[in-house]
Amino acid sequence: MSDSHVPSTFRCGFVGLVGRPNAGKSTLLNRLLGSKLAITSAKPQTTRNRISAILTDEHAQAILVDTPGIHDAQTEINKEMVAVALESIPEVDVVVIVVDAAHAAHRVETGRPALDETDDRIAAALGGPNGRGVVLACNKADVVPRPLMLPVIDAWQQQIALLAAVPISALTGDGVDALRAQITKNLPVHPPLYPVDLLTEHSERFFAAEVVREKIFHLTEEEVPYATFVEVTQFDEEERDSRGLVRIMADIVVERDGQKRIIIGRGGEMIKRIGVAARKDIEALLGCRVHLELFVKVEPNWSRTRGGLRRIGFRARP
Ligand SMILES: Nc1nc2c(ncn2[C@@H]2O[C@H](COP(=O)(O)OP(=O)(O)OP(=O)(O)O)[C@@H](O)[C@H]2O)c(=O)[nH]1
Ligand SMILES: [Mg+2]
Repeated sequence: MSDSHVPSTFRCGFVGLVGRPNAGKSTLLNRLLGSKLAITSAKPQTTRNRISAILTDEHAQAILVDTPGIHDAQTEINKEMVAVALESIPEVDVVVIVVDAAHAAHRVETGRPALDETDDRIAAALGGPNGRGVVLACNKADVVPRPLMLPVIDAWQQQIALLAAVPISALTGDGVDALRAQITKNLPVHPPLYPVDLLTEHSERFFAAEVVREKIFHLTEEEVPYATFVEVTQFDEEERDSRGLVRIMADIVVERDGQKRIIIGRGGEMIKRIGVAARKDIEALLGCRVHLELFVKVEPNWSRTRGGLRRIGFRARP
């Protein structure tokens, strides 16, 4: 479809992917899009900001908005993340609640209610049983026996107003087409808001920083990934056309000397692993060769200061 031939039945709108940490929201965004944009990890609270990606076909344009996981936040940074997720709910046309059905099924199997307090809180944020209709994506169906999926769907059905419930696996792609059909069906009739070939509005520079952060989530443990942010200080495209090369410099900022030592590793071994893994992914993202230089810096308590939080993209609040 070209921009000039839009059918009158075309649908377009914003789609929020919300849910608890680790439910698979970012994995689902990447699966729907068919390419990896959002970073993912087995650790909770990987996503810190809204990440949007634009999914267009001949019938519809869905602007997918990935959000941080909703949880009982204790720290400043986590409260910001939850606020970002909650604020996105009234702003989108369709809410997709992504649930970790494996987590819920495990609760059922061990004789507990399928939903816990965090789930109840999410249900309340969605307006409860009389609230707006949402699409339920019961994720991780690849590891949940079918008979256990029903009580999970049932439990959600009692807590929120459902437009549809779709078992999916964001990992294998099973059920994702059916979910996409439900999303499209619930979008308003509207011409596309973005050019039909645009995948995202975020810069390559932003994704480069996110990829480095992802590798730190994959390769380090405990508090280290949570005490880290990544800032690209140079994104030099001078040789992109002539030599197919982009030169990137980035600071990995941590809160304490001990964390810096962990990121650097013995004899610089860890920073090297982070750099090699990140470079490969950034090259795939940019479609050209990348020269990546990483520096580790300490900024005590950056995650507890307004200035620090603003630098990682949270807006100023009173
Ligand atoms: N088995 C299985 N694992 C999945 C599936 N979808 C996601 N995962 C895994 O679940 C973990 C969390 O995935 P993410 O996509 O990062 O989860 P998220 O909801 O974005 O998490 P936050 O950003 O922390 O809120 C990763 O290890 C994924 O590989 C799935 O369908 N099946
Ligand atoms: Mg995520």
